[in-house]
Amino acid sequence: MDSAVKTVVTTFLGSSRGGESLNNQSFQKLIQKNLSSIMEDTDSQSAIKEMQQGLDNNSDGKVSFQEYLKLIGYLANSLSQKKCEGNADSS
Ligand SMILES: [Ca+2]
Repeated sequence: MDSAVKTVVTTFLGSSRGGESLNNQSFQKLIQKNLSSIMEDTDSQSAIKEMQQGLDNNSDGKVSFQEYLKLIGYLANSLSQKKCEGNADSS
């Protein structure tokens, strides 16, 4: 669990090159490189852009660490729901 949290942080910092936020390109790379197995439409540039706009709370065109955490929370949430559904199916 602690390594998972570290990964969340280092993945962001690696993609932003130590900066405070991700631009379009680095956000797209982060998604495609790290999240394609648990997200749909990661090969669609327009879907990623739409997602980025949805996360962009302060509308500065970039994804801050806080905004990125929103995405992680959303993914964790949808993953846990899928797990629950999966368990219901197998029982
Ligand atoms: Ca923003």
